[in-house]
Amino acid sequence: MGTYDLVVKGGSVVTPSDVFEADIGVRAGRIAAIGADLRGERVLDAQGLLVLPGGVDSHCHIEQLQEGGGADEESWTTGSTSALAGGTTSVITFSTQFKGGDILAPLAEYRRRAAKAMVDYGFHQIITDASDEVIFRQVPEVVAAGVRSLKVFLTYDPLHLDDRQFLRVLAAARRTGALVTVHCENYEAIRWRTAALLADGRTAPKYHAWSRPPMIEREAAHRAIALAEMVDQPIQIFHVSCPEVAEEIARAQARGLKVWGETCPQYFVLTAADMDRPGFEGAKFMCSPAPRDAAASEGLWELVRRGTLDIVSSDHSGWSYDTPVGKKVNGADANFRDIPNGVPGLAARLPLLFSEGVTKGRIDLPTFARLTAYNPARLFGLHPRKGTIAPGADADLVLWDAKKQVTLSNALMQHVIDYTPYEGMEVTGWPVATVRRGEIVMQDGKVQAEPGSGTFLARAPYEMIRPTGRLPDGFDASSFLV
Ligand code: DUC
Ligand code: ZN
Ligand code: ZN
Repeated sequence: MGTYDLVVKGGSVVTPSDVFEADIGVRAGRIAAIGADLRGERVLDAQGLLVLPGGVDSHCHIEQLQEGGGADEESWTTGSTSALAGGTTSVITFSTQFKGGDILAPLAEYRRRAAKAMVDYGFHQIITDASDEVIFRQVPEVVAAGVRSLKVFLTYDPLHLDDRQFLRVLAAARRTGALVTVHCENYEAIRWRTAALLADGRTAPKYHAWSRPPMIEREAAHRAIALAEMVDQPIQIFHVSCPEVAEEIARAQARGLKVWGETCPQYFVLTAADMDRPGFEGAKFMCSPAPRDAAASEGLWELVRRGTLDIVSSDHSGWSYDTPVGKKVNGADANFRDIPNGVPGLAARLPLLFSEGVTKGRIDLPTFARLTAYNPARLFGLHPRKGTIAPGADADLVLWDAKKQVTLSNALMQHVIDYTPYEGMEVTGWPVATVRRGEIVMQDGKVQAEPGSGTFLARAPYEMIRPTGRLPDGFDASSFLV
């Protein structure tokens, strides 16, 4: 057996299916052994701690380019620091297309920027303009380069696709072997309701939730599923905010469709009432879909336990509050339509889910490992390298103190954003060390990793997202370049 580079000693190892006491031996960045009495050049004491798979955050926005120039405030350096502080070792972020633009040059720019990453990373390719050039020529190139998921928005100016464009993306994904992830909200319904709210002088942040009630998310999810079923293309519905949307997914799954659902911590712990805080404060909690109410949150837990929603990602999308470039970019009294959407949550994801889920008895430890690491790794083609604790996998681990009580604060998030929507929340359970490919990159909150030490995760074809082969009338419309 010999000596390992690193041994994580005496912890309770949490895998997607089990919890057991063992040492973990690491060699050349990978898990080489799981057993008893392992010896290492370096030993990390995990007595009394859980050893979890390093978090895989399959939906977060880091250094995303903005249409008018510039990029998100959260850079690869600060975003990686925040991720590692919170126990996340791999992320999938986005490469954007702007309407009328191509996707090759932006992807090259995203890859250039991500060269500073300290976490391992991949990209989803956002399609906002399903032109012939992009759909027929560039998508195959991007997918072949390892960007094996496409993201579409069914709402948002200027990102949204109409149904025909969405169908063209689904067909392109089917031809090239990619997954399609979908932001589901009804574009026209939001525009219409927003116009009415503004006409009535209802401009405060809380009206963000009124502009996009649950049924418009449910409608878009239903439509996305129906169109994906017609094309026979696997999809994942992003950031499900309430049970009625998850029920659409459950019905699709019961019919044997390859439809998956993701939710995020904000939908468990924030509600629409948070957007009704005094003055402009409500802007801090604005994201889309909007947080709902306590009953919706409790309902989501049930859908998680049933396995309908099998991934919890952060949808980290940080906009600072007290600066002219973030939430107040259009003024400190901007109407809700003109306030950027999104909440930061890279570092808070695991502690919130652990505390609300495991500590409060809503889910067990293996379920936590599946929601935060194993399932995202599988769905996005990173398994078996990422998302689990098994011989041969990358040694991405989090040592976790299940009893530690922490009051969340912005400083603990270690992101660039000047606030956290979770300020003052009490959690029980906290990451005390993060190991990324065998390197100890965080200990007691101190992140130490070399910029550029993260690696690009090119994703090869994989079985899970292969179409079912069931087509209406047996006719494969996606084989025609229309
Ligand atoms: N909603 C998204 O779809 N993306 C980022 C932020 C948000 O609120
Ligand atoms: Zn979205
Ligand atoms: Zn997002």
